[in-house]
Amino acid sequence: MNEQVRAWVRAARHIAVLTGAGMSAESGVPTFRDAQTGLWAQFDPQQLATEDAFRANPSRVWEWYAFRREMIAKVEPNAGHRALAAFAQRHAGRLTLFTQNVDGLHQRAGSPGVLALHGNIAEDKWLDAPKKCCNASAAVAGSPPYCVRCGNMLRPDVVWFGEMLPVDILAAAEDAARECDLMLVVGTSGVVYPAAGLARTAAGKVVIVNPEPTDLDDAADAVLRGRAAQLLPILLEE
Ligand code: BV8
Repeated sequence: MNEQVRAWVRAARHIAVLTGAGMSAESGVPTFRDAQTGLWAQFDPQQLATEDAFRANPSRVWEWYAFRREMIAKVEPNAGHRALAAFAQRHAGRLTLFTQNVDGLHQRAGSPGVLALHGNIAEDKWLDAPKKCCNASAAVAGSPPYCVRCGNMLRPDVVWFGEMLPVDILAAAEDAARECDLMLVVGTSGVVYPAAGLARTAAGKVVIVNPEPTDLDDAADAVLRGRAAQLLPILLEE
């Protein structure tokens, strides 16, 4: 099967790639659904990754993101991240990468023009529309930091459940899905929408790379039961 997919990669004029938490698993970032050990196993995502949860308990949610930021800062992109970056650099304009991951590892691996569907955990933004007094660099240190004049709080610049994805980034990903000859769907359980929906709108062949069954397997032309850092270098090497 790998040979078949390698032939599809060679023949594809435009490749779209959708990645999820499994892409970063071999870098040491726990996935969201890892049984019992996974981040979500300790915390209910609805309790933490929502605006309501943040307003109800800002420091608890802020601390959770601080915990994840520290962990992500200690890890490195893996061979899968690097294979995607190298392919995109060798074949300018032939690969469009959109990710659900907020860890920035694709960007750190050197992938150009990554479409971060769910934002970037390393960035902050104001919870409420900033007023003239809201200056992030002058924010009072705290958990979370806040504006001394109006109390506005900083929050991680990620997309929480119930929040819209960045319109321009989602539109670019939808365009790439509609124009692709091949879509690689790597390391995602395919349960969070609208990201998972991109695999269902792919014009080209859909290839899933995942050691476990996913909610998108029915949409696939090929399913490769393996791990991202093992399979992507094989699928993308010249
Ligand atoms: C919205 C950022 C609307 C924050 C995240 C349609 C149907 C049902 C529900 C909905 C729907 N449309 C909308 C919804 C609601 C909701 C949703 O999808 N809920 C789900 C839970 C049912 N969607 C939303 O709320 C979205 N917003 O719809 O707004 C709207 C409309 C108008 C006006 C206002 C609003 C926003 C969704 C984004 C939420 N933010 N992250 C943060 O990170 O803190 S989601 C977060 O969880 C991740 O970004 C990711 O998307 C998701 C986790 O999924 P995966 O990445 O797939 O990870 P998972 O652990 O599940 O799976 C890992 C996989 O890797 C496994 O399959 C495993 O086998 C595999 N694996 C493991 N090791 C490896 C591997 N694979 C390869 N190699 C390995 N080594």
